[in-house]
Amino acid sequence: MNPSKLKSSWEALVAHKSFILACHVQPDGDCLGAALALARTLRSLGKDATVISQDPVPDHYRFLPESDTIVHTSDRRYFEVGVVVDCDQPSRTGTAAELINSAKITARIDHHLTKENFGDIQIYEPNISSTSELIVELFDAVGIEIDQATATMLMTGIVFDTGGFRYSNATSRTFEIASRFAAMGVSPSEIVRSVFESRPLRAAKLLGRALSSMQETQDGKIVWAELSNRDYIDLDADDSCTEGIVNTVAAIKGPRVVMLLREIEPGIVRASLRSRDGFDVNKVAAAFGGGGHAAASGCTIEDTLQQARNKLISEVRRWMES
Ligand SMILES: [Mn+2]
Repeated sequence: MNPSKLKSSWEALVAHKSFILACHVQPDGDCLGAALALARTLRSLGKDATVISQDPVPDHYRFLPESDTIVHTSDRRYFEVGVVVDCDQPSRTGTAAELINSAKITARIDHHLTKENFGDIQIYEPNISSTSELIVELFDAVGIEIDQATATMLMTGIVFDTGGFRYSNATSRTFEIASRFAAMGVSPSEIVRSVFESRPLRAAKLLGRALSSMQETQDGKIVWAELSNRDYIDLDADDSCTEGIVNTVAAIKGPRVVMLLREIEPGIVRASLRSRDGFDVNKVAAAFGGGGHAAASGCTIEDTLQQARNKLISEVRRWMES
């Protein structure tokens, strides 16, 4: 989005007074950082802004300033503007969808590659590392100064979505922003540590089970790892413990596609997909109603672990052969 488009979208947004900002289910660092930064800035302009997340804020994101202001439900029924943050439509926000849909106007601030056209106001750019980086561009375009707390929130989003500046979505502009925030006293290394190196023991054990379960197709092009509902029960773990596991599973040489399948409840399988050589896993995820990016995507399949795996492998094959 160019600066003038960002500016007109922002003006349309701040013409209103009350905002509900909804995170996607299983909120990650980008979603939380972006929603908190947006809420803090709206409040500094005298607006009434609430961040809602159906799922609890994972422990390792509690260091985020104002993370304790995030609500999980709201009895309040009316907000002027309902914003979906870091996702493309209200259904991705789970139980918060109702509040978004009942708002007078809707908005989307997001960087996910999708055909969805949700939102009266759309602040959307797929070619950017993170929603957090998009918010930096937005604030720069409209001349909003970013304070240290806001910079911490936005740096967290950038750090998470770039895998600690390791992925190809970290551009020279991303480093420029990180450098600017570092000069303000926001420490990238401390954020990396909080975000990626603060696993609870049960999550580390879950990672161990995922790694031990790794298998590959005969031609080696597809590699997958699985976590059964039994694994979660044995370790007293929940799905918030699986953040980052897929990236560790995918950190091997050879396959075109790597998948992590998690049976979060009997009969409900969440899949995270990663690719490396330009193969578009977003298309695979979209076939099951999911989505994301070309190199990283996800979906939910209501089936057994084994059936979900078979369905995913044949969908990946279909695209590989087409
Ligand atoms: Mn994101």
